[in-house]
Amino acid sequence: MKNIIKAKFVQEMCDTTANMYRLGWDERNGGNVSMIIEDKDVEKYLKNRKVIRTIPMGFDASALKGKCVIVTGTGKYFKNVKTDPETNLGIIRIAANGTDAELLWGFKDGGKFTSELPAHLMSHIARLKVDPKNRVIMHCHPINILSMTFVHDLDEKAFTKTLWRTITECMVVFPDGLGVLPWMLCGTNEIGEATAEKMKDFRMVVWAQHGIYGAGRDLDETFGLIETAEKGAEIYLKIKPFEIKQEITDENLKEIAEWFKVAYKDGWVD
Ligand code: 2HA
Ligand code: ZN
Repeated sequence: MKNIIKAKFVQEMCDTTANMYRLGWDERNGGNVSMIIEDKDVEKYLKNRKVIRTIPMGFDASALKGKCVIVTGTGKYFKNVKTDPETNLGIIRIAANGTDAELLWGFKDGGKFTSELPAHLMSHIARLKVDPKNRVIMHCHPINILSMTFVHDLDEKAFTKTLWRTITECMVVFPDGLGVLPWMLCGTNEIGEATAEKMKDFRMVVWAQHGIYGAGRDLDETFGLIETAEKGAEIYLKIKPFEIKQEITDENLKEIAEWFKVAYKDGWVD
């Protein structure tokens, strides 16, 4: 049997969480990542996929029945994932009843999945309807995006356009923009449902005074989305105190979209 620690999906989770920590997006136990993995890939490492424990989730994820998900653990620190993936990560399979998670690997110390599992699985369900290739949901606390939610209007069109105007890349990378939620209590089914609702229209959802959610086909793509929005927010905060002499205009945004063949949100560029 192959060593699962060497599996691409485990190694990528280790590298991604290490990078997120290094960038200051995930202090202490902040942040969580989940990625749907193919049953045949799990089978290569876990013969017969024996269930270690069954853990109730407290919400219905029937749409993901039978799917395997590698996910970070509750209370676990991103800085430690790389050195001990088997304690800090777990592979769960959504049980036939849709409300239990079957632990197939990991959470070695008796731990369990992130407290934000409702937002993750509900977002997976929403994104899969838009893009059947979506695999990753990523949540973190990037400093500049978070800071921006204190000083910028939370209207999602205004928030997105401010970011689009900071660097050319923003329009290229997220022409679909960002959804924005007001501050809400985290870890609840309610914030999960609100996030998933936004995920019908956006691959990124900002949680005011908390952080951001991103969705994508793989870890690199999802990381890159958040990284680009965070860079835009950093520039916004750096230039905010000064008089703006020139900027990326709506005309320029249109030029970018045409040249890079991306479709921005309907009616968001005048
Ligand atoms: O799990 O980031 O939103 C730690 C968090 C909660
Ligand atoms: Zn958080």
